[in-house]
Amino acid sequence: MSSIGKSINQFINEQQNKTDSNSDDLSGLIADIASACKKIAHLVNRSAITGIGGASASENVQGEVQKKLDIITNDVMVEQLNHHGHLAAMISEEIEDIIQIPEHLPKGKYLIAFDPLDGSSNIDINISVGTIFSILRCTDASREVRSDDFLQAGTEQICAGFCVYGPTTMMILTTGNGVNGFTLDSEIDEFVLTHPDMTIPEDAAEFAVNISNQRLWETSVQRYIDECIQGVDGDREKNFNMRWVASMVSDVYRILIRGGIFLYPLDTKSANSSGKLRLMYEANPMSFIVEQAGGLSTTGYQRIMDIKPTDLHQRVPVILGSKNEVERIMRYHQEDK
Ligand code: AHM
Ligand code: MG
Repeated sequence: MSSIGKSINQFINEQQNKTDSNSDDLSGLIADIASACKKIAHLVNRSAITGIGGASASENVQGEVQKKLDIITNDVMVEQLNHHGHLAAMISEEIEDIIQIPEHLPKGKYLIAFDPLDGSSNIDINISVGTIFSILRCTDASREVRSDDFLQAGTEQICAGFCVYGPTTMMILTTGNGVNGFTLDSEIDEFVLTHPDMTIPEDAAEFAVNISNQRLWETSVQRYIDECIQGVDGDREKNFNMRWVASMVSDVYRILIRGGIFLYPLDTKSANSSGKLRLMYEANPMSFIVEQAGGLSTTGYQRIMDIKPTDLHQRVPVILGSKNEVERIMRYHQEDK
């Protein structure tokens, strides 16, 4: 029987029952995340009316000016997720330190890393933004959670997902058993399954990159993008199209729907030449989703999910999407080594 139209809670409960009878609180945690995302969708949607668009007076841990909505949506995530006893602690792209669960509240066995409002520089121009999250297991929740509890490779994730606040609000989710997409039905205020078993085509002819950084990339990336631009007039067998929303959730969503390659590669302008995107909040969850949908995700040299993190806010180069295109650029990195 088709699962289309099932609510996200119903779907996750059924999936978990099949695989792990001990995972009730993962379904509960996903339900809390879905509630937080519904609230964020509403806030984003009304931000121009309520006056919460625009910059705040503060900077985040990476020294970037925070949007008011970065701070507000961070608080929504914390408040929605901290009181049902599913989590041992949280980390957020917007907050320097670990967010511990207050002592008077119950603690659970999971850890979550989230970017509450990815692509927030797009808010003022009414382009899609999103929330990204990654769930890990906490090995010892009996004491205060430390950084090293979070510093697990992406392969240890047990669930990852993202929400896109676009023309429709969607949640994309994996628990390591494929990728499913849910659309927020505003009539019933529920995420319902609309995109079961999302898979990324192995071949594609669309690339997404901020081309203004071209002069700062490594030769292997320059070569790959040059060849895409030259298309059949150069060394490629097809012509390519370019799309760059500058909102990772939208760019990755597009790749899940029709394939393509997304790059935020190493460049010489980023601190320590490490790329822009954050391993724990963006690269790992997106890599888990992309791999579960049949795609690949790499720094160019290494599978992203194999990286052992050393810092909660570390950045990495990200190249992900359709298998054959990602393999090609990995080959170029090897050749240039
Ligand atoms: P953010 O977390 O501060 O919003 O930054 C991440 C975003 C991604 O969504 C997007 O892919 C990238 O930054 C866009 O960067 P650029 O402005 O260089 O095009
Ligand atoms: Mg982000």
